[in-house]
Amino acid sequence: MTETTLTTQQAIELEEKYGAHNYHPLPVVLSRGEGVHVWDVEGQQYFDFLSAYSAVNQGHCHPRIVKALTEQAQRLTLTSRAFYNDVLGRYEKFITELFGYDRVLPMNTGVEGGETAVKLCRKWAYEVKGVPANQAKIIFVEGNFWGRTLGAISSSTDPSSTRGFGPFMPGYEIIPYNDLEALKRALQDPNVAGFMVEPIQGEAGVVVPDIGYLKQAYELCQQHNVLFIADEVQTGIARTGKLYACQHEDFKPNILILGKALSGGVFPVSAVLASDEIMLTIKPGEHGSTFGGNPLACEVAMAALNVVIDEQLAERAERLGQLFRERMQRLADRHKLVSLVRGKGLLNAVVINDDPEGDTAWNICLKLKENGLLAKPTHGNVIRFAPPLVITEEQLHECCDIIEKTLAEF
Ligand code: IF1
Repeated sequence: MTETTLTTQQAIELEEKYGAHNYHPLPVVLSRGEGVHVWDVEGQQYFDFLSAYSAVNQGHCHPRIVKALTEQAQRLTLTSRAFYNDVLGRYEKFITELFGYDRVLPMNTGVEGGETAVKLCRKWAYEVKGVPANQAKIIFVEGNFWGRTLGAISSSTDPSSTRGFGPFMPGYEIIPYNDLEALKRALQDPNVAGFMVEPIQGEAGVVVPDIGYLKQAYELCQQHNVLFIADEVQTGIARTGKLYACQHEDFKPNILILGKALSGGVFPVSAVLASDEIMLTIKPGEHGSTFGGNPLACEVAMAALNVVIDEQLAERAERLGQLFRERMQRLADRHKLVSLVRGKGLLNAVVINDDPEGDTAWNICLKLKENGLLAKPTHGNVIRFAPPLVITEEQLHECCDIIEKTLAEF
């Protein structure tokens, strides 16, 4: 069965038979994407309200990003870092100036960005802060999600991420999210090297902390000579209405981790940004990756970032996000099914009035699919709504109408 015209059922059966069962997808088989729309193998069109977990902020198959990919792909895709190439340096200059950092360490996936940040933080603790060897501690918050490696799940408080994968990484401490007193207590330990946190917790269900929490946490870290590490893999790249979410509170994290939409969903590209003092603690041969900083990834990332700038995607996300939450709040006021609406920019979620183990949210998403909109529950009763940032106001209203119509059926 090598021809591409699979039916939905055939495609699902192939994955059922030959693939690992590490996901439980919605029963839809996509074959094309363009802008805010995706189409399934039967030609049915949908609004994509997941955006591949905020990796296609620029819209599916953005022509400018695809052009950068296809042109570079015919020139040079990968040299490894054993040699220089004529793209990486230009990309490093571009991204460090755009985000306001001295240096960037290029990786591929978001979790590799997180692992790199943890290693940088520890190295800095030993070589600059003077923490005794192997005593560095990093503080994480409950409900965090930064990937699936053993280093990442070692900080997880979610049994579905950790069960059956122990033993775990030492040197981690976990405190409640959005709790400055807990952070103050944890920072009393002189061996603390860093505090790693998402500005908004994506997987936890788009959990938005109190205004000022991030800035005050950052200031507490500076007072204790501890690095504030922002995991902006999901909240970055204009998703929450700023180039990256910490900008809402006017501070610059000591280490900034980017991924997902850094490539517009066209190629795995992640990046860790930091100062000379932090970044230069890693010497040649002490960290790296076969594909990290490859010319193809760099050209794609520069195109993806230029789209964000030229199409003013952060401003769009800010404006359209407010509009979306207003409409959803009006819905919540009318429907006891919707208990809460929360988010920032175009990273929003609706909390369904059902126990987290219930399947109402799932059933709503199945019905949304029938009505032409794709979304997926995160953590049981929370439905995340995150369309590509290129969505128009008219399309957003059309999607709110679909959501309203669908909820009215429950
Ligand atoms: C899955 C959601 C999960 C992330 C943040 C780092 C990473 C992610 C804030 C790692 C990745 C993805 C992973 C994917 C589903 C999705 C996700 F929150 F976006 F919905 F799982 F929590 N930091 N998030 O959100 O980036 O290595 O995946 O490139 O694993 O199921 P990655």
